[in-house]
Amino acid sequence: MPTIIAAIDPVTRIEGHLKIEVTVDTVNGAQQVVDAKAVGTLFRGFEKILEGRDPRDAAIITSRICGVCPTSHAQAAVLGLDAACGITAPTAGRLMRNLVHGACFIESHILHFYLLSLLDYVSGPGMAPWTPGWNVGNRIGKRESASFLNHYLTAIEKRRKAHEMGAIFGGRLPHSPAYISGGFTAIAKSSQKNAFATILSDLRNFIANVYIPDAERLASLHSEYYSLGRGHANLLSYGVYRENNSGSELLFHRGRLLKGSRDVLPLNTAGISEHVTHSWYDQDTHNLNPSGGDTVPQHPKPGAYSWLKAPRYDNLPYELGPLARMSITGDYTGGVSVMDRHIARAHEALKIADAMQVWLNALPVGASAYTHCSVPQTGTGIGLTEAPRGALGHWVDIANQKVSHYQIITPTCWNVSPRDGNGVRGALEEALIGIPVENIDEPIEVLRVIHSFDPCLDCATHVMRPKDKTVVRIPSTSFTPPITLRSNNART
Ligand code: NFE
Repeated sequence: MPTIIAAIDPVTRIEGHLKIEVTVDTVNGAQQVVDAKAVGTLFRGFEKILEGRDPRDAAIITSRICGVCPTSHAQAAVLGLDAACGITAPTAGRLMRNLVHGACFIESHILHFYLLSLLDYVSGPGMAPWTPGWNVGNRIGKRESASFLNHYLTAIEKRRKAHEMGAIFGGRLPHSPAYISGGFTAIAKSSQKNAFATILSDLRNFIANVYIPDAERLASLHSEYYSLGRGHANLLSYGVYRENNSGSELLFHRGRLLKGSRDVLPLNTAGISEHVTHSWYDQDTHNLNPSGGDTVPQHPKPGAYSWLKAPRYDNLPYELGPLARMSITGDYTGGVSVMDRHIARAHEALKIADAMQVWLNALPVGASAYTHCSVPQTGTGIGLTEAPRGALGHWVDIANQKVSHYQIITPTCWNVSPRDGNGVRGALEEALIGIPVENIDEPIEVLRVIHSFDPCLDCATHVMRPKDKTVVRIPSTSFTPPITLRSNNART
């Protein structure tokens, strides 16, 4: 059997444009992935757009990075500016930030399980837009498939409801304009609290009685995926959902877990740097902490293969997301695998829904949600939060009341990063190693690993043309067939 290099390009049922290239070889008589490359093919710009603008624009502009985690970017942006101003949001502001952010998490997790992942395991209804699809096997019978697909349709409605719920205080979702430095624009009314509570209760019901049972049933039917897709198994979380106004208490804790250990290690942003050896960025920007980071594209570049940088903590790769948050907070004690990611995500949705009920009860009616802040002449702030896919950070510098420097590191940038300066693969790349591939023309096993990370490439690439107007060639991969194969020998 020849070594085969297969590219899934573009990977579908994710946000943004991602190409995954795997090398498949025969090991102990069976085909498996022996190498992998994750290629962020999207080229776009946000950080440079912010330079020279009013820092208060950052929440509005960065929330446009993505439609599934806009509140996370808004939250990171306002936390960064709060820090630069030296203020914190009052209780009502903190609680409404949490509530709208929570609505977005619930929407995103339901979206991920039903619309983005389920069809890796369950055959679609055999009609457009679900055809053509890959063969997912017949482990799940017709009746059970019908039940999953029924819930798939219900999930579409639940997603809409989650957005409607967030819009009650947020004004709209996605892209709520209500996140401002100092707090939140809304003043809660009791009628709004009642409307929010009605939807929240419906969604909590769906999560507890449909989503979690479906995720657990799927996991039991494909339990081999509890031992597949482990990867580096280092987990990291910035922590999220303030339980007090200072932010010293968080629903999900800040910290790190190293492979196989249960000892939560501290996290200091000084330990973060971005490698660019295999990314299409100027090598002079290699290994910089985001507080002094830069975004200088260079394409082509020898050895580079992705528009994503490679964030590292103390030069080590980490996996981010619900499994990291739930493990670091002590709510999840399973392992690190494809199915552990799905199960942790489902249970995280329930934990968030329950916390939202507590925040809603505590939300004072008629109270101001805003602490006034004038943009300082100069300042620096770091906004650390979590997005549905993991730890999200915004680093802002202010000079003459304008943004002088802005850097964003998104969770997908960590999870889907290319190799770093030491040649170490990113989290997803490593998780693909050893994955068995039965049919190289339809490597569904590879897709299952990719989707378990819930990648969002829209979030992960933030660049623009440099000031010198150098034309940057963008690799045209978006319209190639979904699977391309090449082998080092003729296939027989
Ligand atoms: Ni576009 Fe995002 C989340 C952020 S992913 S979804 O969650 O930040 O990197």
